[in-house]
Formats: sequence, structure tokens, C-alpha cells
Amino acid sequence: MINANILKAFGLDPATCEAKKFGSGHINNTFLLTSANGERYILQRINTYVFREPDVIARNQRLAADYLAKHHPDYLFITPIATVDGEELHREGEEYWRMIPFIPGSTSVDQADTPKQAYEAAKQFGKMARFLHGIDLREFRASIPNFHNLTLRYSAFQESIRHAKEDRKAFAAELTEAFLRHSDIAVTFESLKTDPQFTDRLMHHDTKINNVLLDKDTFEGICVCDLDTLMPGKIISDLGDMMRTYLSPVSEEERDFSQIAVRDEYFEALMRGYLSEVGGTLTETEKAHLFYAGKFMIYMQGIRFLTDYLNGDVYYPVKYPEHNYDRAKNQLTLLQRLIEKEPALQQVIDACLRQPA
Ligand code: ADP
Ligand code: GN1
Ligand code: MG
Repeated sequence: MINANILKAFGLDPATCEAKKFGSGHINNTFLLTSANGERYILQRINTYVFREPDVIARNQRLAADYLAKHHPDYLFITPIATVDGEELHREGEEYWRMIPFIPGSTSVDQADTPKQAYEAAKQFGKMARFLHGIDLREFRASIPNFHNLTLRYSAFQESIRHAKEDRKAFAAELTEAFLRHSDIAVTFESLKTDPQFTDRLMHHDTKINNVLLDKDTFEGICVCDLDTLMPGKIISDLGDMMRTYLSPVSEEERDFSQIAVRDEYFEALMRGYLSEVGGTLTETEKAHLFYAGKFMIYMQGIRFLTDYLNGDVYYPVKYPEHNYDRAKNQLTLLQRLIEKEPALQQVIDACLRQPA
């Protein structure tokens, strides 16, 4: 299944090393390797359509690892295993591969099944953000330029409406209108961008719960993984993606939209977990936009799915023709469920800010 050269490059014996596909991400190809002596590794092929410059990922991770080793030496930050030639990435033809140690005793979940899991995951992302607060961002580059730039995502959405094939445009007309009616979310981002109190931070940018490793027995947080999009960004990205993915009992793949809901106890758990770590570092602007984070990320993900539907599914893998349309509709429903609860959830935020756990 895996080219022998790749395994050899990392010092593994292709004859005895077992590989199986692992995880459920959309972007990279992830494999679990088990060597003859039982050692386990995660091997990944980086998607170079999405990550045009894989070296940027490696460099950002190295800068963060060096900083953490100096300032927080006990913190578990996953770093790549070098090839036998001492490289962080192995190039095989046009493909880039990297390997990391499998963290023993860890597991991950695709969906938050208890408020404790939401708390633990949020705490792990918060802890990394806190430990990296203060790092010099000038050395870092974006592994995906403009990844969470809602202004550009919104323009790309408008562009996709203009260029869509007639059948897709007609099929998605109502959903497109509904997303356009929420354009205030993009307008708020516009004004925030120029606010000097809207701090630049090193953010993870993909805070889904399966990007946290939990203790397989106790489900306590161990560390975060999937560090490809670790790059300068804003607090609303990480907090918002947790709201997007932990609050509902069903995921972005759910097609029975009546099951989409915002669970109050999960909201409180994730807010407490995250703010218990980063609360003390927030500016007034950031504090005032904690609820907005959820709207920002759900809206952006919704228009990303819809843009891809209108563009003919060039980015997200689909299993059937309306898949991206359904994902976008799912996100619109989630956005509506969240907005309905804004007054009550804002009170939870205010309480957490007054009294961090
Ligand atoms: P993807 O881009 O496919 O989401 P990830 O880096 O998130 O790639 O890896 C996929 C899954 O593999 C994760 O959800 C996690 O369960 C598991 N995983 C990743 N890195 C490790 C690791 N170092 N140790 C143990 N499990 C890991
Ligand atoms: C992609 O690789 P994965 O599945 O963790 C995407 C995220 C989206 C997510 C939606 C690089 O993440 O931004 O939130 O799909 N990553 C990239 O499921 O585009
Ligand atoms: Mg992942």
C-alpha cells in the first residue's frame, strides 16, 4: 500500500512494517504504522493541492517546538521524526510525507459525546494557545494563505455564484440567498480586522475534537495533533471551530437537519475549558467577540461548502452530487440554532469571564 522507499526513508523495514489507513480527515492521507517490534507511528502524505508549500508547515512547527522546549519544557508538543537523512519531510516524486510518533495510550473521538470531552478538548487547545502566547509571530508564515480570511471567503462565494453552472445555481438558489442574508457576519469581521486589540496569536485553525488526543481509558486530554495549520491567526478561529463542531449532537455530515441542536451544557463546558487556560490573556475586543467566534466559523464553513458545491466540488471530497450542498445546509441550520440561543449563551460567557474555572 505504501511505497517501500517512503518507509525506508524513515528507517523502517518495508518487509515487516504494517500500515493501515487511519483517521477521518478530509485533507491529508493518514496511516498508522506498526513496526516488527511493535512501535507505532503516524505517517502522513501532505495534500499539496491544499498546502502548496509543505516546508512552511515544517518550519512553523519547528519554530513553535523550539519556543515551547525553552519556555514550557514539560509540554507535550508532537514533533516529526526526521528521515534517515535528517529531513523533516520526505519527498517521493511530487509527494511529501512526514512521520510522527504515535502517542501511546491515546485515542480520539469524532464527536463530543459528553460535556467532559468538550471541556478536555477545549482545555488542550487553550493550553497550547496560552503557552504560545507571546511567541514572536514575525518568523511564521501562513501554511494556507488567507485560510480564515472571511472577507476573501465571502468574495470567493460571490464569485462562485457568478460562475456556477446553471443547474447547480438554480438548485442552491434558496440556500445561497439564506447565506447572503447573514452577510453581517462578514461585515463584522471587516471592522474587527482593523482593531488593534484584535490580537494576532499562533492558532491551530482546525480544532475539531478528533484533533485532540485523549487518554483512552479516562478520556482526559493529553495533547493536540494535526498541526498543519498552526500559524498566526485570531482567537475566533480556534474557539469558533470548537463551537461549530462540539455543540451539536450530530456532525456536519448529518442530513437529518432536525437533529442539529446547540447543547447548552456542552457550550458551558467548552467555554470553561478554553477560558480556564486563555481567559487571562484576552483583550476587551476578544472578550466581546467570544460568541461571535461561533457565528464566524459556522458561517465561513457553510459558505466554503456552498462555494465548493457551486464550483463543482473541487476541494472537499464528495460521496454524491449534493454532498457539499447538504453540508452547507447543515451549517446554516447550526448557525440558526446558535443565533436563537445568543442571549442565554452570552450570559454563560459573561459568567465564565467573571469566574474562570
Ligand atoms: P487528518 O488531516 O487526516 O485529520 P490527523 O493528523 O488529524 O490527520 O490524524 C488523523 C487521526 O490520527 C487523528 O484524528 C488522531 O486520532 C490520530 N493521530 C494523529 N496523530 C497522532 C499521534 N501522534 N498519536 C496518536 N494518534 C494520532
Ligand atoms: C478540513 O482535514 P480536515 O478534515 O481536518 C478543512 C477544515 C474544515 C474541515 C471541515 C485544510 O479539515 O478547514 O473545517 O475540513 N481543512 C482544510 O470538515 O481546508
Ligand atoms: Mg485531523
